[in-house]
Amino acid sequence: MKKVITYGTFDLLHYGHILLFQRAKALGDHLTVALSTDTFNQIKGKGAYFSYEERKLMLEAIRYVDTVIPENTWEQKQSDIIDNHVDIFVMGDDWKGKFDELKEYCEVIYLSRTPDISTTTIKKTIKNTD
Ligand code: C2G
Repeated sequence: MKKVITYGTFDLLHYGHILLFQRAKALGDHLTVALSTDTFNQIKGKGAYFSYEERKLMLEAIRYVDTVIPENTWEQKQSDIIDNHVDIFVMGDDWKGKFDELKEYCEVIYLSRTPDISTTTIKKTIKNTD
């Protein structure tokens, strides 16, 4: 069984996230999503609208997502990959090159970001239309 993993906050879930999951899952047989906890989001300087539990609930409802684990630190990727016997690490290409050190443990693939959609844009658009 070929196992894939990806990481992120996935706040205000949108089709850009879904298309990432769809393409990541198509690379193997099992997709794990390491979901940034609320505490880690603070470390990332990213405030999420939905809590970890709410974001986890939404991800677990997606057909392409098999397992959701918490992402608590930047440094856990290597042990996640080893402990979960991951074959492929996937991120959107805004991260291109940033995780190449993981090539020692698994395949590293950066997928193109879906254009013209982001959680930030959604937040800004809603704010301006209130
Ligand atoms: N993404 C995408 N297309 C978009 C928006 C996002 O493909 N239009 C991808 C990003 O490239 C990323 C994933 O969706 O791979 C999750 O995006 P975020 O929730 O913004 O996650 P991020 O803040 O990049 O956190 O340790 C890694 C971090 O947790 C990544």
